[in-house]
Amino acid sequence: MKEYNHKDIESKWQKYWAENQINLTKNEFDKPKYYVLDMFPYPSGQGLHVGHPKGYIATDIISRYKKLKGFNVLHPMGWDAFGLPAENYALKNKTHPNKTTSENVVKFKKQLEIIGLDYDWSREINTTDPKYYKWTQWIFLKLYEKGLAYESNEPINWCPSCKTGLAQEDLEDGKCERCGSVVEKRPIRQWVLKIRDYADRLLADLKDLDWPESIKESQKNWIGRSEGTELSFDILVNGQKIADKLDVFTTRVDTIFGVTYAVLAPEHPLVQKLAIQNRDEVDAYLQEIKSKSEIERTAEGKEKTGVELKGVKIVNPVNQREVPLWIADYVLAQYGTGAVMAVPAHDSRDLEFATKFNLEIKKVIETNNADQTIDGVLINSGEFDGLESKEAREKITAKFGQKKVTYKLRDWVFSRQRYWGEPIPLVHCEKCGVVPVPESELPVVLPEVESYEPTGTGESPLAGIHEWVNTTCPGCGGPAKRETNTMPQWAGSSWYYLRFMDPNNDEQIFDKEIEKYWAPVDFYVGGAEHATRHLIYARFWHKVLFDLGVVSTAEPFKKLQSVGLIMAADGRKMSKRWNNVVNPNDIVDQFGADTLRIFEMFLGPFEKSANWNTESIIGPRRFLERVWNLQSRIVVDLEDSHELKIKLNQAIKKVGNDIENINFNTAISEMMILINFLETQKEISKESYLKLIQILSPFAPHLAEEIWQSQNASISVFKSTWPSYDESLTKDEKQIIPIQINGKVRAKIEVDADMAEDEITQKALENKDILKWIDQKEVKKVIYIKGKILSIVI
Ligand code: ANZ
Ligand code: ZN
Repeated sequence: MKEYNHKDIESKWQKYWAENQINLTKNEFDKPKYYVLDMFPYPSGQGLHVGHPKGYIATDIISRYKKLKGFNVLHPMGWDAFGLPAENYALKNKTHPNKTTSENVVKFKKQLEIIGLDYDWSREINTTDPKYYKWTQWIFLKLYEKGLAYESNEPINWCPSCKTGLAQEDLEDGKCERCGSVVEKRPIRQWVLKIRDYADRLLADLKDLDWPESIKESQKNWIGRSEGTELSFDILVNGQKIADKLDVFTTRVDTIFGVTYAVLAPEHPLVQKLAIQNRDEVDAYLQEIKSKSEIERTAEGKEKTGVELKGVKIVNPVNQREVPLWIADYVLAQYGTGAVMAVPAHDSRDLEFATKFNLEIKKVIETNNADQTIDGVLINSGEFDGLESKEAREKITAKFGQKKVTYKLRDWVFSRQRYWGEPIPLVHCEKCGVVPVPESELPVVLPEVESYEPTGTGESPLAGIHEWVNTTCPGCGGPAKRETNTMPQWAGSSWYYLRFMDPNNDEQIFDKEIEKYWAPVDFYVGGAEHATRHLIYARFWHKVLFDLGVVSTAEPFKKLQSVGLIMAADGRKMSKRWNNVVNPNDIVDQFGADTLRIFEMFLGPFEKSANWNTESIIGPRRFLERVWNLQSRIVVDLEDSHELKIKLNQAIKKVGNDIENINFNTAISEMMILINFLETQKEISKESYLKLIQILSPFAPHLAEEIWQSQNASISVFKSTWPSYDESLTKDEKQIIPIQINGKVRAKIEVDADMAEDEITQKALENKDILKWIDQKEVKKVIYIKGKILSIVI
């Protein structure tokens, strides 16, 4: 017999699959469908390291398995190629991002191909392709028509180093997620999407999703829905009531009699408007806090800072009490009303602040333990004394304020002042104002520029290309200027899964019937770092498209699975910086793609992170060699032993179930157990051996195809069907267990060999003869010696 030569085998079958279009997916509407999807990658210059394919191998196993189970499977791949890295690279090396992107795509694709992934490459998409972003722009127009896109000049997060505005989601601990710079607030003209209008639905529909709880929890917290009360306080400046009022949002209006001061966010408009006595002191404070991130500002336990607005008092509406007004950076401008009524007796941050600045602390809630921040019974609260917090909130709200729901989720700042993104398809006309580019004129193609350098002025580099910027108004035909902001990196990925269904349609975003067939994505695999970015944006766009009747489901991704990271051998993240990157090409070259695939799936539970260790890759390699070598034992027309049949049926059942439940590591262990057993057999029937090859094929497709086609039909193993198993042959032999009572055998019961002790005990105690012997007496003790005897002491 030949030796197992992975190089010959893998290149041979990759060529065969491509030539015979084995992975081509057709729209066969009469077949049950299954849509399995990876989060498509950003094709970076570095290429893939061995951590990247872990998720891709998983979807590949699922895809191949579902095909064998008779499903019409959609398993596509593409490129999320707009964004800052390509642009920054272009800036440094003076090459067009288009060029670097295409080169990187070629590199990535090659790397994916040698792993033997069964993507249908005829459906490949690239977000930077005008044929694709034509439809990204089309969706923007729909959002605009629906009133969900608006222009704003509010101060937004601005990265001084990337020289662009950012969305809340682009920050990490208050810093630019890309470059780590502390972001500033800067008022620039921008386009914003009303994702907040969808906050309640984004929240409510989470319950129907088969997603990891941790990701649902992150989304809930990100949306941050809070029910409370909004109230107005009168403002006195130098003892005179002014027209402006102070609005506050509180979730604890039951504590309102304990308000001893109020606080404005430093950015609150009233801070500039009020005639205060200590303007210099206030200005100095505003300067001081400029470089602090939101996290630094609001964390509990952080040293509190603030300044009193001298000459100003506010009036508590419930008791007309006048209390001072402060500004402090622990109050955020963008949450609630940007102002709080402070109750230091019952709120820990207010308490820290009041303690530091010697402000009054007035207790108004009696709680039944030491924690003062929880609900209780009202005291020192006039007519509301004696009420429970909950009831008091209702009553006080009804009398002095109104119910209000707030969200932490911000509307989505959707424009970037950079080059490498989709142009926003709008023009500005002196006469007509903002006018959408007609659908028939899409795509608005990203023009060539001399310099990609961000201007830093709040305008994108596109603003400098006058031939492009100057256009005619689609409304009046007069002179107009194009919108020069581009879309954020998240735009193309917010709907790409839809385009895979019908990727080459030039007439429509996709055909309705085709969408109805494929939607939704049945299984989505990707990194948990997208919990609150991509996965919220995509759900938002999807819901908008659903409301427009463009898509047929309310949610895009039915089931979601996070991939645990593969860390380097040193326990750190794989990175050029640490010089610990392992390239999958090297592993494939030395050990084979099939070995790499098995190795990555055998690293432990799929969702857990694991360290790479090149030494232990020899284990999976040996496993495949042993499968290969079993070929020398196969015999045609042999009746296998009963034991072999049991082991095989158990493996077919377990491997199938484990794949469905994403337990790839235990599926592989099960096959290893089977191999161990088969190696004890002198002869194995070809029929049984080929069943092993079939259940192994999603994991090690090349080796399986080679054996299948050389031992069997010259038709792909992936055109075969998953072997069925006989349930009665999945259990080990029955065993007879004698049952003793006080040392004498009184009965014998038949049990499954793997039955657990308490099940056996229960079965014994239900036995007629045993019941007779026990006869109402108390069972003092039960001792089970596995597979031998059960003793009952009464
Ligand atoms: C008075 C009060 C008394 C409060 C008390 C709490 C406890 P969540 O649950 O996160 O929605 N708050 C309101 N707007 C704020 C802002 N812009 N920046 C910082 N804090 C703000 O929190 C709502 C509570 O956070 C509100 O209820 C308010 O403090 C504070 F015993 O009002 B509370
Ligand atoms: Zn930045």
